Amino acid sequence: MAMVEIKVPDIGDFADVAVIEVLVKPGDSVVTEQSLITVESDKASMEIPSSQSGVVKDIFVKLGDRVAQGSVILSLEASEAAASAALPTAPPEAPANAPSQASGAMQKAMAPVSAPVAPQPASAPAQAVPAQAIHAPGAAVVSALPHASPSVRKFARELGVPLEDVKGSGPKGRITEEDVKNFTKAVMGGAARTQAMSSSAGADAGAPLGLLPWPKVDFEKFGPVIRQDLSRIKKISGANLHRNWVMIPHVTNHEHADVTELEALRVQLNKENEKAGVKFTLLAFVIKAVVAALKKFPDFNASLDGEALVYKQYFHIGFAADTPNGLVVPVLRDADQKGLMQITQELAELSKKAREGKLLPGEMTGGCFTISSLGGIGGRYFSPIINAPEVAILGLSKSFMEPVWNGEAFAPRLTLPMSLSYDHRVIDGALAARFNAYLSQILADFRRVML
Ligand code: CAO
Repeated sequence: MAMVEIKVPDIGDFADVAVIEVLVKPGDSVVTEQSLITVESDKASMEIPSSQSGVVKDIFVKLGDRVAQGSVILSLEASEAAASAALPTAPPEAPANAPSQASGAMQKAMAPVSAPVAPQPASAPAQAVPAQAIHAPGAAVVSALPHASPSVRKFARELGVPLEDVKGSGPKGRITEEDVKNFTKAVMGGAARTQAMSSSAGADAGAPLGLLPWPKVDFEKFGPVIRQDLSRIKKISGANLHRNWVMIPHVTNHEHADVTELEALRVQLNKENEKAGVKFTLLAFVIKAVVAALKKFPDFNASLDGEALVYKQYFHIGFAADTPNGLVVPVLRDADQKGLMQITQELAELSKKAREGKLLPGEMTGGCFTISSLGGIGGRYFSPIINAPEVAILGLSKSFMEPVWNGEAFAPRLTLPMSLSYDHRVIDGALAARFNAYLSQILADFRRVML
């Protein structure tokens, strides 16, 4: 028995590729053509088979290593006789159109390349050959490995699906792309149901969504692109927004408030406090008005907890803040116990911290109701996404002057567009309209806040 080194063969366009799977370990018996490692370029993945039979001694590559032609994969105590006895004379699964493994250096040296995620027919050579190599009779040592082509493995990795848990429906239990999709759907359905059960009124959340997989597009085919990873905040807020959007039945009620007098008061207050460096913002006034509305309509200050509604006796108001790294929601605590001046100062501090990425976790939790103000930017009405487990969110757009009929004539009035999204499981449309109308009244005549 001779010790031989198994090297990466000529892999053509696949020079300098990453090792994404090591399929054997020291002590394993392998047969000729049995896959040893899987490598992956940015375009495709492939399995590299052994050119010899024998027992693996040392492995010289690990996950993440980059290899090229000539890189030593492992050393093997060769056993040609055993290998030839173990090899099948005719691969049982070979499709009629499979390329001969003896024809061409590429095919002799390695399993054929497969496209990363493109669906392939079950008989495609790209799937059939590596599978045969892994499951050749006598290769019992690797029979526990999930039986799947490189493209299916890559697809599963992208979705985070553990192939060990997937039941293959292909020939000899081979896992197909469809199996991976079905597994994902089943898990998503189960997860969605579990989450819904814990936050809804207890009703079964219904069937899994059964959505199509996300479209995979090679954008570079259509023009130059720049690829950039999502920021940490975007990843976190995106996952939350997605869950909230999917799980909460949203309805948005649009209303407007005449803030002409309020704006005059704000400008006046700012003049008076200019020397103190305090700048009253519209948001501070809206927070006060929202607290008054929450007191009048406690359902808006509630959260679903299984089959119960939890009515909060405190008034912590979140506000969406646009930061260079993405959206965050600082929470201003006990807004009912604070005056406009203190709210204004705390808003400024929290906004600054948000922009600088210095908010503490405790400054972003415990909110009862959120305000998303795009008023400083523009737009007219939008549908904000509820910040679970809250049951409503108020979106503010840019106020604008409009002629309003006062019974005798048209008068110019400053109008603030307000969009109230609410969880229809908790709040009825009529209640939402009343909440918004009340808010509008308070903002039109801020003295009502004291009532
Ligand atoms: N209509 C017209 N003008 C408005 C307004 C409104 N509704 N609200 C604010 N403005 C004006 C202010 O008067 C101020 O103008 P001046 O500088 O001339 O005085 C300017 O816009 C900036 O307002 P501000 O300093 O008072 O800030 P703000 O309180 O409006 O907002 C904050 C603070 C943190 C909410 C804001 O900076 C922000 O991040 N907004 C974006 C929120 C967001 O992204 N929401 C979307 C979430 S869903 O994707």
